[in-house]
Amino acid sequence: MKEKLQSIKEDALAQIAQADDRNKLNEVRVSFLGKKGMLTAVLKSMKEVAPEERPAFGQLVNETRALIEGALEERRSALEQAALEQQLKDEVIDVTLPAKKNNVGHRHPNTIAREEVERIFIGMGYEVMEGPEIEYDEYNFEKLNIPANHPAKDEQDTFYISKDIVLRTQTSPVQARAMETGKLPIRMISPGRVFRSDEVDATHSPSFHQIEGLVIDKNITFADLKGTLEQFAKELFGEETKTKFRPHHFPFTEPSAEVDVSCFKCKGKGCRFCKGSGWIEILGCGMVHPHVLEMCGIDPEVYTGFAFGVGLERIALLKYEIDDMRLLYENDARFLKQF
Ligand code: 2NL
Repeated sequence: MKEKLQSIKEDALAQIAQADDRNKLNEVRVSFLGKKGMLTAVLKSMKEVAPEERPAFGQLVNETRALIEGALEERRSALEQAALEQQLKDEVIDVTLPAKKNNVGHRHPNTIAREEVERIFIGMGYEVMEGPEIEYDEYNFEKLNIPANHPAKDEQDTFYISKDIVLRTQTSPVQARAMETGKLPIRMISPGRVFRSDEVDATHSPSFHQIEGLVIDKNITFADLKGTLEQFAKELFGEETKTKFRPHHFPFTEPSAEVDVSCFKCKGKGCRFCKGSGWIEILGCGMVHPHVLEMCGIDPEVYTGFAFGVGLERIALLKYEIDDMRLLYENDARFLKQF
């Protein structure tokens, strides 16, 4: 019996040493220590042992059992450790590998310029409002005092969706809609995309952007218009910027003016940038025509107002000294990153 126990012990230890995963190790445990296991069988055959030897033999069985259990546990933890090491090896991260290049985009010069203009007017208490790019002829032209026979309405300049619906040629319809709500006073700017049937060249595109502004209140005068746009020009182009208001004509304003700013490159002395004149044209403006106020439901005897329109691309090209508008639409990141 003792020899049997000895051989069970040796077999068990050998099999434990050979078991190379948890399942095999468990099979070894069952075959030796399980209910029908070899060691259990030895215990069951105790009756064959002489009664006086039974306690010593029992103890030997228990010692063998403890020895096998200890070996099983040791092997289990060794296997676990090896598995962990293998996993660490398999999942090793090479921290010396160069990182994947993260291509971050860049704000478009138009966007930078628009946000700058918005910041300036928000600072003066204006609201930023948007509206549809597809508009009724009525809002794009009629309510702005642009009569049916006006050259701007010509099919050469305007994209017509139908007889009454156009792609807006300016963002004024957003302001006409604001006036119609009857909520006064109004201090707003309306930035947005506009469309004109133009050939693409260095200064034209069939789709471009505009920011219009509108102020309506009691006692608004041309002096308010001048002060506002002078302040705007200084904030946009620098404190030393001078402004010049030249009489002009727009159907929707009376009187109307075009505004030039002193050239921020040569400070007015005259250079290639301002074509030698010292001045750069930046926007159109005027006092809102009484007829426009009336058509938008505002009593021109009680309220007056001023309006202006600037081309966003024009501002972006000037500010960032870009000489061809087409560069703004190619969206080449190498170009856009410069601003
Ligand atoms: C320009 C000129 C201008 C306006 C836009 C306007 C809007 C309403 C009423 C009256 Cl709702 N006027 N807008 C006024 C004067 C000039 O734009 O050259 N833009 C690039």
